[in-house]
This record gives sequence, structure tokens and C-alpha cells, in this order.
Amino acid sequence: MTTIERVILHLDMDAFFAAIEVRENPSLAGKPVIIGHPGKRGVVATCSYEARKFGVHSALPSVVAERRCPQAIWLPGRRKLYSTVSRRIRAILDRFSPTIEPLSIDEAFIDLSGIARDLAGGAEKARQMKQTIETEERLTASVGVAPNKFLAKLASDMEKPDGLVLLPLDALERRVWPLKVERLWGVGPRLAERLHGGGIRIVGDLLRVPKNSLVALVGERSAAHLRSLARGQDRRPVETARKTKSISEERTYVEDLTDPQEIDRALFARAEGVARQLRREGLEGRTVHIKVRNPDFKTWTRAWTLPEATDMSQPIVDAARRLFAERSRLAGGGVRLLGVGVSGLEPTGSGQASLFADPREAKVRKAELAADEVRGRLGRNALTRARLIRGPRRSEQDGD
Ligand code: TTP
Ligand code: MG
Repeated sequence: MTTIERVILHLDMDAFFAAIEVRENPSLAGKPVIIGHPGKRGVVATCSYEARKFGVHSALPSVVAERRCPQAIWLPGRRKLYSTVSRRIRAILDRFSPTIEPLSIDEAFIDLSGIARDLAGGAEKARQMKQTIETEERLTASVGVAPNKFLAKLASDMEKPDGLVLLPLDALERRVWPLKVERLWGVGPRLAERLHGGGIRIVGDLLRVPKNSLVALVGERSAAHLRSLARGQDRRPVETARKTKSISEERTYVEDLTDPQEIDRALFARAEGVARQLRREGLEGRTVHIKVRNPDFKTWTRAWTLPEATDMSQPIVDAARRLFAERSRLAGGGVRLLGVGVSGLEPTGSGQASLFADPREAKVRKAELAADEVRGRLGRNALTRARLIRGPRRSEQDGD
């Protein structure tokens, strides 16, 4: 039996936010451009390739970036603009295949199996895709073409920016085996450390060491997973509707929040935002999380599982408050970053519990849904509960 080789593309835009800013203001072309806020508390969101030459990269503390590249031009970033561009690029991809799995604001898998006859045909489509994006959006993308997602994603990164890399199985030894094990899907810092302990640093090492010693090092399941990746095998399908695992919202505060009332308002606002997003996506969740970073940079998280899944603000707010109160009694201090999230998601109404058992709850639900609708029509800030407007508000900035 012959299995038909799949043709999978992974497309990732180059220096996405920075490239959009350069496009919008051509006088920035060729210059080191950093998206982020300079100063003690900032981090780099991304930067142009000119800035990367100086050792600047995503997630680098701004103070370090300023030292490495003093002449850089800093821009605060315009998320709405970037999302709009992201949607337009998605629309271009839609012309090439019905099977697209977006991974983030600037990357997606595209399944061309049955559309392109082989990998070379896939590469031709990739070239057209890049050309269309360049013509219509004046932006460059890097694309990897391979028989599966794992290899396609590695390939898109190999010749950035403006890259197009075809990575068939017979190129594994030359192009994949020399890569660090950290590049493998599922290898985080802890697993990497264990592998290093066993003398395994590059992908090729996974097949070089005897199977038994790999099993002894990382266990049967990880060993099998890692070895099949090293052989370039990955059967995951391109999933058009990826299951969302959790929904969360967080903010970093320019000035620490110290007033308990203010902290409470922030908790409330984040919880409401999360509930709204759940409703927008037709999901409800059972486990409420909070994430808090104190002024000393210590970050802690707490979770609480509700008796039943919800997409309403109140139970999420209550849980978030309780979680915060429990820990803050022990820790005290102000708040630099505050996040609320919900996981354990399922489509609305799929739970066992009857949603509208309590008539009061049905009423609250109706009110929240009506509010969503007004917001949808008038914009996000059209409706805000009274408690959010009370008191002076500190400036907030988007968390990453
Ligand atoms: P990336 O694709 O990781 O980065 P990039 O597109 O800027 O650069 P590259 O050419 O290496 O792909 O992320 C896409 C965008 O997401 C990026 O432009 C900015 C944003 N982003 C953040 O806001 N914070 C982060 O920590 C990262 C990694 C990205
Ligand atoms: Mg990118």
C-alpha cells in the first residue's frame, strides 16, 4: 500500500508588527524599529531585522534593547491595525485552500494535499502566496513546505526573512538532525535539561543513542514521540477549528495597584472581559485562574473549579476575588500585573447542569447578552458597569 504524501505549508509573517509600521511609514525602511515601550518596565514585542543585527529580539527587556541599539526607533504598537492586516492575510490564504489552521496573529498551517500534486507543487503555490501577500499587502512572509506540520514549521523558520524552504523527508539528516533538541515540538526547558544530561543535544542524537537509554532518560512515551519527530514523522492533521484551551485576559500596570478597591475593580474588569469573550466564542468553562505579579516581580497563579461551567461574569468574578483574597492575605503588597482566565472549556449548553434552572440566573444571562449586543454595535467601551467607572483609573497597557 502506498500512502499519499501530504503537502503542508506553514506561513509566518516576517517581523510582523514592525513590518506593518514600516509599510505605513516608509521613512522607517532600513532602520532599526522596535515595537514596545522603552524604559525599566518594558519588553520588546518584536523588532525589524535591522534591529535584530544588534541582538534585539522579542521578549528582551527594553533596557537591554536600548543599550544594544541606542539608535533604534521605538513605537508603541497598534494592535487593531495588526489584527486587521492579519485578517486580510487570512483572506488571501483562503484563496489557496479551504483547510487553514491559524496559530497566532501572523502564522498559519495550510493543507494543500489534493490541491498541489506533490511538495514541488506545494512550493509553487507557496511562491504565489508570498507574491500575492507582497503585492496586496506590501509585506513579506516566510513559508515552509513539507509532508507534515512539524517539518513545515521548522522549515518556515530556516531562511527567514522572505524565505521559502522545501523540506522533504530525505533532507532530514542534513537540515533537521543538526538542530538543537529544544526546537522539537514538546521539548520545554525541563525535558531539554534531562536530554542534555544524557548527552543528547541535537535532534540527530535522539536516533544515535540506544533506544533503551532514551527510554530510561525520559520515559517510554516521550522517547517514542521524540524518536518519531527525529525521523520526521508527525501525523497531526491541519485543524480548521482548533479547540481553544483557555481564555484569559491580563494587564500590566504602569504604576503598581495598591488600593484594594482599585485591585478589586481590575479583577472585576478582567473577569468581565473573559466572560464576554467566552460568550462571543460560544464557550463556557469551569476552572477560573488568576495570575498576579507583585512589585517584586514574583508571579503567582491560583485556580478554582466551579461546580458547573459558566460563561457569565458573576461566578467568574466571585471565584477570582476569592482566589485573590486567599493568597494576598499571605503575600500582601501591590499588583503589577493581573490576569483572569477560564479553562476546561466546552461549547455552551453541553454541560449536564440545566442552564436556566434558576429564573434569576436566566434574567442575569439575558442582561449580559443584551449588553454584548450593544457593545458589538457601538464598540467595546460602549457599556461599562458602574463600578468600573468609579474612581480615578490608572493607565493600563496591554499585556502580551
Ligand atoms: P513572531 O512571528 O514570533 O515574530 P515576528 O513576526 O515579529 O518576527 P519573525 O520574522 O521572527 O517571525 O510573532 C508575531 C508577532 O507577534 C510579532 O510581530 C509581535 C507579536 N509578539 C508579541 O507581541 N510578543 C511576543 O513575545 C512575540 C514573540 C510576538
Ligand atoms: Mg512572524
